[in-house]
Amino acid sequence: MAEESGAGAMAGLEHPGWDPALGEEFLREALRVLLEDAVRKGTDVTEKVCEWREPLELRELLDLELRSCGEPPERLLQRCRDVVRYSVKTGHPRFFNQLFSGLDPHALAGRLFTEALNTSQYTFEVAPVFVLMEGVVLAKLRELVGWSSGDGIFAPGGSMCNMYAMNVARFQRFPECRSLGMAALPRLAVFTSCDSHYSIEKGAAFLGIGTDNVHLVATDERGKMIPEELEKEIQKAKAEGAEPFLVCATCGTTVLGAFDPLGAIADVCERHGLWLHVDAAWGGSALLSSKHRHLLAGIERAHSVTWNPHKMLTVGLQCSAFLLRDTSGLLQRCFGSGATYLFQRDKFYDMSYDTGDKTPQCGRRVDCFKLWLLWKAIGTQGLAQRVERAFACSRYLAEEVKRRDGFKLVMEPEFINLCFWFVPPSLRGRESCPDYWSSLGKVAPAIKERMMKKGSMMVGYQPHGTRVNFFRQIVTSPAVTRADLDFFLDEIERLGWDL
Ligand code: ABU
Repeated sequence: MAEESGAGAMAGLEHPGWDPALGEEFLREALRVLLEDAVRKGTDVTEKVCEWREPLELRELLDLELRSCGEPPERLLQRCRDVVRYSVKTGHPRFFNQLFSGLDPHALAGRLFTEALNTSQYTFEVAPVFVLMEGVVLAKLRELVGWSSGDGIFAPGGSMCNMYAMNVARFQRFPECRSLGMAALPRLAVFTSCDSHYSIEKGAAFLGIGTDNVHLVATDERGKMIPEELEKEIQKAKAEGAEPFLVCATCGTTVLGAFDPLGAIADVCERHGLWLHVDAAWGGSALLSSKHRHLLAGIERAHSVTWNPHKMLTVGLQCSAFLLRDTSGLLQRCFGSGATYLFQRDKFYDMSYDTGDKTPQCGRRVDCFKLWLLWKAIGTQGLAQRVERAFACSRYLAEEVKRRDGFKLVMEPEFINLCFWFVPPSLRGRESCPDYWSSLGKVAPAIKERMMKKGSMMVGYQPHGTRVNFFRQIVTSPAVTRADLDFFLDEIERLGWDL
């Protein structure tokens, strides 16, 4: 009886459990849909950026329920088309909503190959090419920062890179923290500007440092950290018995695109013996341009840097580098656990190529290939031209905003972030009325709703400090032309004229 059920259970094992020919045919058709709908139409300026549906209606339309029986290929392909149809086309030349956009064919090819090879970037044995490639790409990014040596790792996003920095800086100062935990440490203090990315506060919560121990340093009118205020905050924290250990400066703040003065901040850090981390997730790519890299002057004095090529370099989500000046193996000591099923000590090759223990992750996506392939395709010069083109788009728009009635810059852009209000005719000349600012604050959300329901474009808005809602327009895609920029302002005017 036992033998019979054993044989029964093994019946059919002489053949593959699927039909490879049918699988290949489906893939060919799916790639056709991908190329036609997601790539060609998704980047066609005459097509919509988004096809808005209310959540309940969309759920109904998509028939998301998972059932016991499978569906035929034609039905699945239709589902793929629907996924594209109702998804936002972030590669569309009129998608200005996020710090990432655009669809680069080389980078996309890199992503598709990475998906097809489906490996995990932890050991040389399972990712030989990508281990070597990651090392080369990280070294190139470090070189642009100004370091001839160092360490680093690609991480799942800029927030995680910032959290890695907090953990590594804490470990370097208090190595006992790794085994004994926070109970063995004094109350720590972290410093970052009040315009910095929210990942610093999230990181403080995640790492047990505590959000109350993140000191938000005042910024000037452009959103740059004021070094004298940093000094005061450090003194204050020390007087309260806390132990400062890390300052996070920002190059390219999320809303205003501000660059903190790194030289003066590095001086403060040196005086107090603090780790300087630079969150250049957004602004790091300006290092590629000889014209604009001065914005990050002093970055070489940082101990660590976050840089997201998936933002301005249009390589696709995600591609986030955590770069370290240290050459002593700090990353490995901080995060390494030496799991014997991955990092066996008796391997037949040089184990230093098993880089996956330098991170708190186990499985790790390959994020270097898309950037490497794009870099190979257009060279450092081509990347620099993209960065400069993005600056030029922002400059062009700023001049247009100043020239057009009803548009008002929040400030002159120093970077890509173009922040402005649109004042509809009904509010013009009413600046002294008591409800002017609260009424103006309702304009951007109303225009945003209209543009999304129409599907013509997407742009973000937010309040900032005492400023009511304003638009934050971002161009990173090299596909964007002057006509798209003109359309953008014309469309805001059309959509907001009657408000
Ligand atoms: N890491 C901040 C991204 C948010 C944005 O795209 O605006």
